[in-house]
Amino acid sequence: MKIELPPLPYGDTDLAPHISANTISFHYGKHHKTYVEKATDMVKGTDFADAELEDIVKATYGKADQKALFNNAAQAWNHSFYWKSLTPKGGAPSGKLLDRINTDFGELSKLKDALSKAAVTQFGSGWAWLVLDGGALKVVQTANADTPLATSATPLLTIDVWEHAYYLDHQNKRPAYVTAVIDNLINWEFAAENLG
Ligand code: MN3
Repeated sequence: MKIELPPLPYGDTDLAPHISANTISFHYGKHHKTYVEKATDMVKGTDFADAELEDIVKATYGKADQKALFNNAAQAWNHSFYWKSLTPKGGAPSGKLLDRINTDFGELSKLKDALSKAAVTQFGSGWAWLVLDGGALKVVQTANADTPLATSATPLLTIDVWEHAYYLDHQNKRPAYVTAVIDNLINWEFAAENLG
């Protein structure tokens, strides 16, 4: 996709009480929107002006002179991916994804534990991810704007653990936010689509 603020895949009250409309109004309406606007401004008149967002993230990753563009482009992409990783419908993984989970983690509860630990222990701002890497599912953490999109791994789903993702609803209690998301809001169908 191009650099854009995609519509939310649900209504702004649909993730409550776990993630409130108030959080969505700031997180989507201010934070995410600002990353999109800054990245859009930065590519104007450059070789990236008409580039796909994914290509900008990959091309600027690890380049000191492109750090500001990477941060804003990666955050634009990470947030679009995060909103799609959530759903008010919750549910459980099935089919090929569940088979892979059982093979690589033993059982679903162990994947949930690993995802929770990654999200809770990420020091400072960042993200917890379920990825496909080298043919196996793995849980990884990234700091700040860093994203597995820029690596050889395929992102399947993510949880934003920047304070702006939970502070209005859960204050300092990141574990309460992480548990609420993992138990109620994970979009396993989206993860299955990304697994392919
Ligand atoms: Mn965020």
